[in-house]
Amino acid sequence: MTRALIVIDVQNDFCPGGALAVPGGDDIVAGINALMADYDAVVLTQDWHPTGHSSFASSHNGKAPYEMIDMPYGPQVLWPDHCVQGTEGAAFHADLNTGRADMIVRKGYRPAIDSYSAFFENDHETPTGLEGYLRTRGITDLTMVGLATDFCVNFSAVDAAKLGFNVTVRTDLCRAIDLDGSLASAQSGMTGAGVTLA
Ligand code: VGL
Ligand code: ZN
Repeated sequence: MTRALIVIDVQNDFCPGGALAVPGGDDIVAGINALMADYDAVVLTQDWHPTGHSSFASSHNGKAPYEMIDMPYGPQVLWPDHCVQGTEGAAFHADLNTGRADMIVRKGYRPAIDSYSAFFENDHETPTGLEGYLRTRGITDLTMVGLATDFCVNFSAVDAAKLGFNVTVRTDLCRAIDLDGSLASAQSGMTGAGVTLA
């Protein structure tokens, strides 16, 4: 069994003071760092949007953050501008031990499509390449931590389980946005997909 720790989007914009702050988002950093030594591989993901990204409410006339829109690939939540490529908001939290990472996967860089999952963009078919990286390294078991539980952690965990990885989400090392019950539906979706919530 070869195990990887997948650290989802521990970036300044998802931490208190950031553009899309997740309550308590920075509380998990020390615990994540402490976990890294227990894994054969550590992968970080980084939400990495161009300016004017289609997931930003500011890109749609008359739309406000947290409203929904229909995209060609399905319904999409509109967000405040966040994690714009090269900005301080897109940088990892300063205390995250990025030096331990073997691999950094960026996602959400195509202007017309969002990407919550570390494996597939929101059309559920455009791959990020992470599956190939993990498989060619012989990795079978994944532990996921990070931000946000109900969006990027959820989509990543469900996709990984569907791909056949053994997936555990350490919910104590995740924090949620919890928009209109999204945390509860994420929890049942993950459990239904065979993800272990620990
Ligand atoms: C995320 C909303 C928009 C996340 C990323 O990391 O969960 N959520 N972009
Ligand atoms: Zn994003």
